[in-house]
Amino acid sequence: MLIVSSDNHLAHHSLELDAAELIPSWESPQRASIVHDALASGGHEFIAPDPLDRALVARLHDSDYVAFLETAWSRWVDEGNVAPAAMGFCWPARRSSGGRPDDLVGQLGHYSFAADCSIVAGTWDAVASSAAIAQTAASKVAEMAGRQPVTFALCRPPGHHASIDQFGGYCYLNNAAIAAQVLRDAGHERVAVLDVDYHHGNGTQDIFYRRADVMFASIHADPKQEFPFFMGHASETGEADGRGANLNLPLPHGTVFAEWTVALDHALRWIVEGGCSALVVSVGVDTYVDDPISQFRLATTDFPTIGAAIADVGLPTVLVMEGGYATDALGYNVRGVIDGFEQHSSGARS
Ligand code: SP5
Ligand code: ZN
Repeated sequence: MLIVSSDNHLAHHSLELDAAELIPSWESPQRASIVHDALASGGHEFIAPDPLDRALVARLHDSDYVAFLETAWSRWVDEGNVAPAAMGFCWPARRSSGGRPDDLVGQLGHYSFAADCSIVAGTWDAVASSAAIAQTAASKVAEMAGRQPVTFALCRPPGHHASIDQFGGYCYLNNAAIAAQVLRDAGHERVAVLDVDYHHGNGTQDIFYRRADVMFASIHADPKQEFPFFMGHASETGEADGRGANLNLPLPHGTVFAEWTVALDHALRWIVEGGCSALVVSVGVDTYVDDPISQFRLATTDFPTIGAAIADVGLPTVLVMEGGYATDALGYNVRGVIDGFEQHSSGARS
């Protein structure tokens, strides 16, 4: 498989608030290296990303938000802060009148939705590189000839929680949304984003909620029990032109693969019936039983089955890395999805 990756993320090591304590984020730099190393011996081709297309990003994210992400760290330093991470602590509340404050810490609240995420010196370079990886992976799929084009975007930081104008959930720019937009611009009239990360892809849902040309399906922990808590309910089905183009399949804590895969079949059927000609998958492997922050019970041996089921849809596919925090098993689990996809794709459908 063609894999797009880069080391430009290495200086992004965020802090997160965990049970009233600031800890090094579960979303660590070593995650991407672990995945890279697990794939290095698999006969794959690795390429570096093209430069990020800023105009493309501006069609999905608010331009003021992107400018904020790019400049927040230097503003933080210029204001004399010595703390190693810039993060918000005050967010707009119900019945607040809204609007963007002038103050930097006020703006950190305005442009974020959670305290699991912060901005450090290396954040913007990592974020821009991660988005460029998704962009490149999608443009390669659009260019590829052959039966079932597929690429893997080894993105870090992840992207599916990043909304039009808010970061959170370890995500800043929405890599999967960028990949979907590249496929749209390459001539695919209807694109699907399938999100199999343990957490709801609230950012991807937000970006495409009023659009019919990108369908979004997410299988995730019930927001009544789990982050991001305020989005991801089954009742959210899209608005305006996007009515009916959003499918949320929340599942309870403790879900095992036999239950999870029923939701996967449902989502894949919905995508096929929706007439999509290309697919982006938000590949989170934090559904794994021993994930330190998650409560599903999938096994390492389940991930190849997931890859094969996704390949079976037969669409050009961009696989985009999202979550997965059990570092001991992360490499095996991601490799499982990729091997399962490739084996199915080259076997049953040749
Ligand atoms: C991309 C992605 O998977 N983002 C997930 C963001 C989740 N952030 C909140 C994590 C809260 C973890 N608290 C559990 C404490 C276990 N000791
Ligand atoms: Zn996740």
